[in-house]
Amino acid sequence: MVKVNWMNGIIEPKVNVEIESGKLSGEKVIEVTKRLKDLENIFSAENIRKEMTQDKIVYEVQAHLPVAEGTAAGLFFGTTIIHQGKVGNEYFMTKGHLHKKSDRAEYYWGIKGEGMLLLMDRDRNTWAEKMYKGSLHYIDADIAHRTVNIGDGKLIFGACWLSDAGHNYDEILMNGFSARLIEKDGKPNLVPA
Ligand code: M6P
Ligand code: ZN
Repeated sequence: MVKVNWMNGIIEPKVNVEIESGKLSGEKVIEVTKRLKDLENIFSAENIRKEMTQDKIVYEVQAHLPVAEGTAAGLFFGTTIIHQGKVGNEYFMTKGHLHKKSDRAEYYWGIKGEGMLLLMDRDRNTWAEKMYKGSLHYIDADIAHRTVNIGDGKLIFGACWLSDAGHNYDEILMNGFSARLIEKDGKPNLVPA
């Protein structure tokens, strides 16, 4: 409920973000849950994914969408929680995407847990940036981005992107990233896909 005190023009904010967890509450907050059944052909071991409990949650996204998707020069603000787990020896991760408008950048920042931000340029060079509580990531325009939970608990990170950036999932679904984060001897290794 928005409380308006018209006597002095001071109002309560319409939405809140819990700093410790990134949890959003209030107006115009949407929630999306991605389960193993929603992530066909994302992980290298598709045969193993198919055999796992399909309802298992891989990640959850909350986003504050104050304007309609596609609005020029508006901003969106989101929190993503990637659960701990693996498909075979590949860590749980997001689908990954480019932006429909290829000149749109994005900020990510670490809130909790241990992760990697997988980045790939147009020449298919892939590298991984460490994510942890307090890490800040400027994702340049035209760089494909995917986040990976390499820790032993949840990975939580925040994001802020332009409301007309859009998501282009097709290229990643078709060609993937050129490298994957695979656990070997208990450690994450970036290996060619
Ligand atoms: C971040 C933002 C969102 C994105 C989400 C999950 O919160 O970049 O735009 O939707 O991560 O990533 P994906 O869409 O690749 O599954
Ligand atoms: Zn993005």
